[in-house]
Amino acid sequence: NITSAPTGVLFENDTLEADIPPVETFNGVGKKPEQKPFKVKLVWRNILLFVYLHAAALYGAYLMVTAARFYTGIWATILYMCSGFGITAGAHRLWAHRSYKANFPLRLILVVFNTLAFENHVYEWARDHRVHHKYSETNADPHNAKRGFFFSHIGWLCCKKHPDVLEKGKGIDMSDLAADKLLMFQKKYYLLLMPLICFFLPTVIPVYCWGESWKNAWFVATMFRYTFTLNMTWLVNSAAHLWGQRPYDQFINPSENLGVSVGALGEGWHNYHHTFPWDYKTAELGNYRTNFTTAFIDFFAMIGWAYDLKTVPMSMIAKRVKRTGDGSHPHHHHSHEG
Ligand code: ST9
Ligand code: ZN
Ligand code: ZN
Repeated sequence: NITSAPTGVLFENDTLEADIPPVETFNGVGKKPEQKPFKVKLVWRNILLFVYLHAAALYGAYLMVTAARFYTGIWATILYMCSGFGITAGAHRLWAHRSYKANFPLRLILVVFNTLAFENHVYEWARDHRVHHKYSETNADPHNAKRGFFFSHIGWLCCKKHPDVLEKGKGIDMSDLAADKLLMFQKKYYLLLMPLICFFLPTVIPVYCWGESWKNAWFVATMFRYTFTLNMTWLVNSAAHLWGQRPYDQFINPSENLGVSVGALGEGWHNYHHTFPWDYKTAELGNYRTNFTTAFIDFFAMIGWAYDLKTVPMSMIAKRVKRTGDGSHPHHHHSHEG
């Protein structure tokens, strides 16, 4: 049973290749009448924080174009990119999927970048993400896209988790990350490190280094930058689970979405990613412009800090495209079918 390997869960989709059930059976909602009805419990603390965050971010966007120093806009952009890499190259491709290996200096950079992103510590992020892949679009998926755009985007962070998430989540092997001292350090001191790296330093640096006002620094470099990065991430769960082509597997909802890929630093090629989750590129085609994270990892591979990059052989992709794709793959030839 592959689920006994630390990362085995991530290959689940592929073991299902032979008999993919019809899409509807992935949907746990309302499927099991014997289950007691599930009631959504809202978490008002989160709702209020997100309301403030988005209002402050809109104000920050306004200040950025009308009042802030040019440097502050550059600073916010750099922070967005860095925190983005902390999610994409760090929490996602390195730790949740183990699609490549990184030396200690790179892991240190990634854990700092990840803390800057404040999307929960890596251990929690990766646990939810492994559950998301293994039980995609069922009630055990923390951001089950079958519950709609709003739920998969932000709603799932505003209510208690479905009991199936906790139930199925128990079976996820997290021993590899639990054994990682750097990640356990981040987890232990998260409530100290996160406010410092995500909120305090990004606000203080513009004030002391280029004389920005406290107001502009807070609303532009901190509120706008953080909220923008969050929404770019969430679009992978919402938009890229709804809209786009499905050249690798038409029986799942995750899709190839160019717009999301640009905003999410290469993470919008989501039909490919759910089909071949161990590929460090999280995509087959495209280039660095639509996949900054691959450029980031390739750079560190060039200087020897990243290694053992995993990809998928072209022949395997081609077979899969022919068998389960929706026909939109640019290299797909209908004449070969039959
Ligand atoms: C945020 C995360 O934004 C975003 C993640 C997005 C993922 C995207 C993936 C797409 C691919 C990658 C693309 C990247 C693109 C990036 C682009 C960048 C430019 N398994 O959670 P609790 C158990 S965070 C197993 O409190 P509640 C466990 O025992 C934003 N067990 O559940 C746990 O205790 P412990 C900022 C699980 O009470 C216990 O249950 N952060 C699992 O229902 C309680 O867990 C926030 O807003 C599991 N999966 O509360 C905070 N889950 O942890 C938001 C739980 O001690 N979170 N258990 O082991 C919360 O406030 C709460 O989690 C809650 C649910 C209210 C949502
Ligand atoms: Zn997904
Ligand atoms: Zn993934």
